[in-house]
Amino acid sequence: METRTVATNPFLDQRAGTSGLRKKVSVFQQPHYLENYIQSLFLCIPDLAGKTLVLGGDGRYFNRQAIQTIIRMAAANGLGHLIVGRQGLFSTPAVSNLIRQRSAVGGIILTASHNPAGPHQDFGVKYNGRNGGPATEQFTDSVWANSREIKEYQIAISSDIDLEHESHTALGDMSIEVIDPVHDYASLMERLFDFDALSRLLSGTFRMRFDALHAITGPYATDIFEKRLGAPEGTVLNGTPLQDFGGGHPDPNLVYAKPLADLMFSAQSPDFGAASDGDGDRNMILGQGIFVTPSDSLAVLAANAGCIPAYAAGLKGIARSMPTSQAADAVAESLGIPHFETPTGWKFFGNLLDAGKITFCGEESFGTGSDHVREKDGLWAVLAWLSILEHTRLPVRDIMLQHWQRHGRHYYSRHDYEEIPAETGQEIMDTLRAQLPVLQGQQFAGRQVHIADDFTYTDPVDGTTSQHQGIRLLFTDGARLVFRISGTGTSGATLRVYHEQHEKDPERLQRDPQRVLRDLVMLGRGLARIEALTGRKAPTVIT
Ligand code: G16
Repeated sequence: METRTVATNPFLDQRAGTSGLRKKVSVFQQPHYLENYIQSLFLCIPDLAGKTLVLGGDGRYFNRQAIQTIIRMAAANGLGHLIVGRQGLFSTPAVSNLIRQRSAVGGIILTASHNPAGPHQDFGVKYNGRNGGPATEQFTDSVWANSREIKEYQIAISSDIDLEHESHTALGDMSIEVIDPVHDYASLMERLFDFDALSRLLSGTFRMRFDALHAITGPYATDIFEKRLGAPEGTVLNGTPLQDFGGGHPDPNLVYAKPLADLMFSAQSPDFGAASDGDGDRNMILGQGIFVTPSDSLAVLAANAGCIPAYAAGLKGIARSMPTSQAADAVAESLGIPHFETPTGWKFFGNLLDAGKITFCGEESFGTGSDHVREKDGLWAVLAWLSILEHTRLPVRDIMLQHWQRHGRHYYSRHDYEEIPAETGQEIMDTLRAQLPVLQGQQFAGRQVHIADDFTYTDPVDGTTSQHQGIRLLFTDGARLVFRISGTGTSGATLRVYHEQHEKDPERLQRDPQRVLRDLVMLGRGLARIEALTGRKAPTVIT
């Protein structure tokens, strides 16, 4: 195999965010840009020579070209074995599983997650380490530091590798295994869940719709729900992954998965509806005429984990990200197990999972998962919900009502202001930060601020500290108002404002969250001077 050392200039903007490097496709198409990042990344993997790496992506535009470049660079950098998904496809949880199952040194996932795809949209590179989880902040910072310094990269000279068929081939000394992207993941699900019980449910009169939004979960969902569990054909909607995700925005929420939401709120609603995102790690759960917030979903799954064979022995603990509602904490307390509050980003759950401190974890951003992999897992969450539905034979609405009657309801809503100028986003956060000392102890419409801070997290396993993880106002009645800037946007800044209020009165559990939270919403808008600083009268997305 002939390799080349290519001279390159450093790229100064290659700082990766919450989950990897996400940029417009045109940025990745600049000469040497992808190569710089990949070489910088390889330089951070200790003892790379001879090791196994997993490689695949969500199928978005530029996936195929990028994979061929990375294969050539992997061979030139001395990797021993590459496991690639057929047609370059893998969902994020499937990669996490394979890294663990095959003792790989890590995995590269080509995705910009829930961001839209296409020539004018987004692309991304994400690295997961040996435990199968997203790279730590320290690792990502080292990649960034390298990308500012490197002067050259190594690449093999070769024609494209055929990824259309399962095969064993080689490039120089590196062996390449092209595998079915679905098989190992689906087998893992079969080990965790009672597929006999679930297939009795799905092959009977129960009806569900799973919207894959033309992204990566299509083949996985078709194999699991329609082939293995016998659900009728047509259960999976938009099941063919497209390079531009059909022009849609593969983010499973009420705005971007509107056709599914409309169906679930119509007279023709099936019993259960769910959707996943671009790379298959997020999920949205709906019942007939009801949307389950991701925060509630985590709490309900934890409270009912006994319905799932893999968790029948009980949970070790539960973790949620800081902006996620405290519904899961209430369940943990009633179960007598520990609960943890981490910054936004799945990587923060890794240490807790590895140390055996938690079994379930979740985030308000439509992520739920367990210790079976080190990523959030959309289809896992759907199978977990199906297990509860099968076990209880209750509609989603009744499950929610019973849950709220027992634990109270954590009314919750997130308001997003997308694509505001980056400087404005910064100004809003600075405005809030400056007010923190005076907010403490203040009274607003009958409730008092008990804590006003900029969230700092100290990892209970390794003691590392992460600062500036979001502005929090905690009120004495348990309500919360949280502000942070998204780490996953690629244009300007996205301001997220999270509102939460706990209700225990059994007569007040079925109210409209936006009405219940109105005072908190107005308070948040005022404190952050949103309209004055952005000119926006309303958020772009409300979930
Ligand atoms: C990523 C992380 C999630 C995190 C989310 C936050 O999600 O993997 O753990 O909750 O970002 O997004 P933001 O910073 O925009 O609020 P994903 O699905 O994009 O990989």
